[in-house]
Amino acid sequence: MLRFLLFILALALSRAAGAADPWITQTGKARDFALVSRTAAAPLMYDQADAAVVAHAVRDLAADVERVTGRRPEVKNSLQQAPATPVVLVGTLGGSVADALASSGKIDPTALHGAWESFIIATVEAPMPGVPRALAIIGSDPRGTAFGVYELSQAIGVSPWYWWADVAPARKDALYVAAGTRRLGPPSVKYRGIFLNDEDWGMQPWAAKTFEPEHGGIGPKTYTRLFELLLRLKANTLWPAMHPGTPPFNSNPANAALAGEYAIVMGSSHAEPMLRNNVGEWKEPAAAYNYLTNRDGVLKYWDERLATNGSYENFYTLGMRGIHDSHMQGPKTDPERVGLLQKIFADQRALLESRVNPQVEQVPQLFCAYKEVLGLYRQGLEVPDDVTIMWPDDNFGYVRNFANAQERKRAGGFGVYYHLSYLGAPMSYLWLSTTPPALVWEEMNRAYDAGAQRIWIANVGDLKPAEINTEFFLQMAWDIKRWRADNLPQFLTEWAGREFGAAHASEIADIMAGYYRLNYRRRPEHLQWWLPKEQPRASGWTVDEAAERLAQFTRLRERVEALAPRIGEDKRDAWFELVAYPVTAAALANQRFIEGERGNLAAARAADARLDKLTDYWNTDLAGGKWRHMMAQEPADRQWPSFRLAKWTPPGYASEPPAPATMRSTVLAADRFDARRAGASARWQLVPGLGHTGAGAMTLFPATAAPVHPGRIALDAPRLSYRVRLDAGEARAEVHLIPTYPNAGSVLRLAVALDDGPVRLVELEVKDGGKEWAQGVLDNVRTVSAALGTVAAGQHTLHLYGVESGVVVDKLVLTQPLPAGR
Ligand code: REL
Repeated sequence: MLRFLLFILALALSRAAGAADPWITQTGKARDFALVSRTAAAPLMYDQADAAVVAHAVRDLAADVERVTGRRPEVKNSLQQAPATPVVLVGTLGGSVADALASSGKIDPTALHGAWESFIIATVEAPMPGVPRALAIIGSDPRGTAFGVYELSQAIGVSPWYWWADVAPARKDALYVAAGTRRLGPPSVKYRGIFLNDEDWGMQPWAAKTFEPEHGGIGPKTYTRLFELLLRLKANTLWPAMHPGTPPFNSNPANAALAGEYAIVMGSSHAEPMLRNNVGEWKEPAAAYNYLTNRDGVLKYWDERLATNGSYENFYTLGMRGIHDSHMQGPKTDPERVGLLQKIFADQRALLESRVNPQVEQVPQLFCAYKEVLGLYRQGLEVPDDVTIMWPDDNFGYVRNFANAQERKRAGGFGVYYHLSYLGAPMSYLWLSTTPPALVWEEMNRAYDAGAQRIWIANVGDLKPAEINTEFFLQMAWDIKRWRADNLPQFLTEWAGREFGAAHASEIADIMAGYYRLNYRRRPEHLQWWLPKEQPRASGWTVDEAAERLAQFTRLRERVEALAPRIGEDKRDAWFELVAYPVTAAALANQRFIEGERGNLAAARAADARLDKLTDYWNTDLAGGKWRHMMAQEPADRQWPSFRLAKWTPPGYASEPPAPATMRSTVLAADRFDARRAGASARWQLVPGLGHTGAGAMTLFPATAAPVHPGRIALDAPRLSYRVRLDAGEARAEVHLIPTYPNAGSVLRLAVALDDGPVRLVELEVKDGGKEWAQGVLDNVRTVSAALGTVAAGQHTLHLYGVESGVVVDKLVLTQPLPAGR
């Protein structure tokens, strides 16, 4: 007991110390390192023989120090130039800087040997003759060194988004680094990055008309900015933009050379094997992109890329689909496709063997089971053991597959391709970034636990305004333990504090939490209540629900307006880009829709006009014109009318009087249980911020626990119990689930029981595609129900049993028929 109390005390002290002891201060204690004192900035030294990325990072650090303090440190690229003052020494293990410090015993590099992308930041006394003190940033490899440098940048107050979202750092007079050693890395996920996709409405026109017209669009200038951002976010991989009209990444050799300099691993999307960007690069007729009829032509096309790019660090996508995001041409049946894919794997690996590395199993390669390809994998496709299998989500944030115990033995491991933005059926969402971080957390945490630890790629659309989710995804990939169910809401507070200062952090975090919650009910891009190609019908919101939703959005918008004057002048652009525009635009889009549905066309049009004006500001004066052509309102929809109607203002369906109720419903938010009992191998736990009803949704942990045997549910399954009053008569329990996929198979299972009554298994068949899936991902809910039989009037207890992990419960609804006439 005493040891336990001491442990708790130690924990409390370490937490308190952490909070009260930031490692960068403006005053400094005796042995702290003066990065910038009141009189001077310490010079930054590296060895020019180190990798190019180290030089980039050091120069960026010099600029960052100046951004914060107004003093620009000198940058020196050789140890010979060491001055007799405190210096920052930056180097990679095996290089002269690290060797000098290690051989004199000034740093202990043991933890870095053989580690991936790890670093130490240490204050060192008398590091070399004549130098009184140093701050050593030593990486296990060049990216590790660069991550260490950018870690320091962030700690002195420079947001990774200082350029991409105009986040101005707070000004400081001096910067002291607390004495001691900090160690970070290796990352939880080895390769972590983004896919720039559907850039046609933002990044490509912006690059072509505003930022780098000289290259006709996204090119070396934009990629340089992106590579720097990735390093600041401790990411290492990029799938480049690839839509028609965008210059293909390798159409300009400077792009790949820059990726090499910034040590960014290049890949190509799930649909584009072997580093090709087909829409811009396949010059023969589309029909010739067919492995059955034109194997030589296709192989030559791939081989050419390996000849020019094989010496860079790449993660090769294997397999083959159509030219863009479509089925592979050629074979007519799935068994034929499976057979051909296996042949393609062998041929692609032979190319890699001859051009990249004779030990092909050492070349990073992935196979992405996207869309129809997952079906082929499930039909027995054999993927070479060292090739990473990348599971896809269903384009709406729900991971479709998780590796089983047998699969987890593969040498190549697993990854995830995850959408934070999507162009396609049933409806696109390319405009505002509204996926709740809590959903990203629940899904990616589960995928990680199930072995997806080798590569994570997020489709971030054209990046803006997906900054928050992009960062959250990459933070998880860097350190999977950083965000947990017990500290998840802290992410938004920390983010807001870093970007806008501590004084407004909790209010901003609360506004953004509200934004995610309301938009999870319907994304702003999905404000119609029927699926494409169906007849328009009423939204399904009752008059009261619609009014409540509108009121909540209006309150959010007003909170943004109230805060705006208190945001410093230098933060105004960041505020607009990260908070004011997304929140206000989502509110106005809802206002337009709900007023339209009410038949209040004047109010709908007024909201529409405000939305236009707000978006115009983005594309004209924001940040002095820096972002002209970057923001399209509901992008795809205006140009792809088949997806939906952008400015629909329907007649007043919702104003029709609601039909008289025939059922009595009692709603129980899943997190408002009266008792919780842990199971034999899993427990129910809250995922804060997920769902529609309570403070969050309930799911099972561990996320990959084995299912409970159907005969042992009452004994072994974790249980939540809810006290409820029922009338006499028939009763049903409806369970509202977040539309996740099961860990295995195609059925989500749980069970309910009333009082001491029988345990009733509740099953939901989860099929990819189809109408139910589509409605499920637009509503972010799937409902399943079970009869509870005839009950007596009075107090009862409803038990909810977790039969298998992967089930996420938002609420329970108990329904009973109302007696006629009531
Ligand atoms: O989101 C995806 O992964 C795919 O749909 C994309 O590869 C594709 O470019 C899509 O945006 C449609 O054109």
